Amino acid sequence: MTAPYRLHYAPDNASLIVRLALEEMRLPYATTLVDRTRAEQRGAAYRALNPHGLIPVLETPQGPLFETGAILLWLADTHGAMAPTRDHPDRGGFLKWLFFTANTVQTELRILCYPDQYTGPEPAQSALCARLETRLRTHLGQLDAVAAQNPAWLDPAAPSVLCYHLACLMRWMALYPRNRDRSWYRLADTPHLLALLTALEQRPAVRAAQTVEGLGPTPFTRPSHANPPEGSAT
Ligand SMILES: N[C@@H](CCC(=O)N[C@@H](CS)C(=O)NCC(=O)O)C(=O)O
Repeated sequence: MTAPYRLHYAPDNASLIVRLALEEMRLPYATTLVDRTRAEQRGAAYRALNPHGLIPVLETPQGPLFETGAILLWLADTHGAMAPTRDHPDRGGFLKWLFFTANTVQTELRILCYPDQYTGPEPAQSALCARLETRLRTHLGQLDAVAAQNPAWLDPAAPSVLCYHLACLMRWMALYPRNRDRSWYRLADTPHLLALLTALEQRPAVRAAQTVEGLGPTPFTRPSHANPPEGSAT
């Protein structure tokens, strides 16, 4: 059977979140490596799929989709999996935290990783990063308080797309940017999220992604930089 989906990915990039959702839903998909060492994401061929030149893109029967949050929600709604359905009483709560994660947490983490794209040279970049680190700590505290209430959409036994989105962002907070002290990020300070990430690491979907993207044995709770069989994370 021809896979209905093609994921344009680079190892340990935002495409990982989409891969985890595809694996968890057991959907067949093909992949195309985006070679970051050659900045392929900025080339004309890739920009024809995503004019913003950002990874990931998921090719679907409805055309190429970009923006990780949109792809996750589209997959969940299309396949009736990994999210409360539209008429479910949990839908609103799930959506607001999914969008908070995609719009605010992911965006601020991205700025922390690429401060030069958002402000002038030093000392402006360090000042911006310090502010972002404080904000991200606050966001994680808020998300931990949500997890403490045990919403069904943060249950690692039946993970939602939000579980994986959050787990990957926390992985990258622990690892990036390489040139800064990352001691601001302390997983132990968010015990409910720690429990979520620990349980997710046992999922077959995570094991599959670990192998093909070289994520190491504890990709969320004690992450190490990816050692992928093909491609480069940066
Ligand atoms: N808002 C986008 C952000 C995607 C993004 O920042 N992707 C990174 C990889 S994790 C990227 O493409 N970086 C390469 C670049 O900026 O040139 C999304 O959610 O898909």
